Amino acid sequence: MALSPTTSDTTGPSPASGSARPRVRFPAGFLWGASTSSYQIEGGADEDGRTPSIWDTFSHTPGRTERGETGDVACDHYHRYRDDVALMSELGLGAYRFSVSWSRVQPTGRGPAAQRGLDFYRSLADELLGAGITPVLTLYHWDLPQELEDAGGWPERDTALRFADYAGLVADALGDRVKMWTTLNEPWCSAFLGYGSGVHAPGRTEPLAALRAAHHLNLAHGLASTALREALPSDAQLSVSLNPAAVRPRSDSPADRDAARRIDALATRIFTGPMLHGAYDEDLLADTAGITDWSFVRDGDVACAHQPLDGICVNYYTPSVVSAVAGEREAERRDGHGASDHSPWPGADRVAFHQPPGVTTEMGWSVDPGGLTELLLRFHQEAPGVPLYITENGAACADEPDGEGRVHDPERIAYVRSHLAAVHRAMEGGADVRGYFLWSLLDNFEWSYGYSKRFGIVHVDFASQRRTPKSSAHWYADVARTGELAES
Ligand code: GCO
Repeated sequence: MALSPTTSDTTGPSPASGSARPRVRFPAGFLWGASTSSYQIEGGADEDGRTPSIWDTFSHTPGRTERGETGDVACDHYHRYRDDVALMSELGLGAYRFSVSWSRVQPTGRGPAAQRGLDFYRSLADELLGAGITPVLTLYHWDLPQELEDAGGWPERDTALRFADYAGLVADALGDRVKMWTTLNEPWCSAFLGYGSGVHAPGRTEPLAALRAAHHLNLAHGLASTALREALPSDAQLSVSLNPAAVRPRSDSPADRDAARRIDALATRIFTGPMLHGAYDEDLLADTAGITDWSFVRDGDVACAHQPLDGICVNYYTPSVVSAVAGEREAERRDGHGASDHSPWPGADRVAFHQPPGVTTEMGWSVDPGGLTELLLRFHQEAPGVPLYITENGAACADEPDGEGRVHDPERIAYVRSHLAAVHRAMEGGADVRGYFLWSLLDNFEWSYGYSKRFGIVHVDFASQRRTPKSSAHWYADVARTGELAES
């Protein structure tokens, strides 16, 4: 089932080719890609039968996004996808990770498919395949059909069942074209930013609902994996994209180490427990006992979530530095996910987040590539034999075209270079990493930040929809073409 060739040649600097910088070489067949997601780039919000998702509703609610911006038009990729694929081809990308908008292909979240919605993704996949670019499809990148939220959303069990039906429907339509399938993108954000702190859609702030959502996302992953295995050819590869926390205690004190343990449980083990090991960890259940007895978990649920995986996908941007809050003081909520009076960490209210010293990106996120090495080695140990992918990594920078219309983004190049070196270090340590997907191909709708944060290697002028590859795009194209990286 190896779509991407196995990694063999991961180590050792290659002969210096005219540069004093040490070079590292990635194996032949390593997938060099870029990522996007449906609501962030497509636009075409009410075309061809698409109905609102929770992100349409949320972004149209006053006060929810910066300057009230929405994904109504975004990068207009729904109409410009052919040009966008041509651009990827010019950049020499080997793979492209995109997500399917559920409400575009199954407008009410249940029942029959919308053929025109499916046709869009079939055409996109054809265009990619025609350009020799591997399509990597994510089923859920946060845009739940609004009708399903109206029926209770992820805190309700039925949403997981609906997701499995949707997965089967997309598999039937695209299984002949797409080999690499990811069930969920960052379920932590769906559960805890969507239902905990409320900075993401649907904007609810209910600790119990957030924990129920996390469980139903685990169940949804399991049910959808089963549906996909039934519908897809046997060489299809199934994975899930997680955003595990590289969490560090601020000091070595037992209290700070306990704070780190709590965040690790809520950020990472709440998903890896069921998905990789078939159980919720006892400490997580104990930490959250004041909120729920977890009686919404039914017999067989965690076994269902524990499905064989052909890949674990890691999204990584920055680590978390935490400490315990002493006494009655309020915990600082600065955890990089947007301002809210409500915590996205139910059961860890006495944990404070700290800004590490050093360089930060435009998101205020500290640059620390070591966290990526750490997480890849962790998964290598926790899930031996399962190939690893980095499905998101990148930086927001204040990019603007210069007088000649060129966009220089040396900070992004430095960020990606240092993180690729970190990936290579993990590979030297034994991690079986098969691919890297930069976030993002295009500047796009950055959720509650609207269009104020630019993550793309391609600049988008949102007024004219003009695309301009930044210097990072040319640099990345070179890395993808040669498989070599000069370390700074
Ligand atoms: C994510 C998100 C992306 C964000 C990116 C930058 O999965 O976290 O997929 O949609 O745009 O992470 O915040």
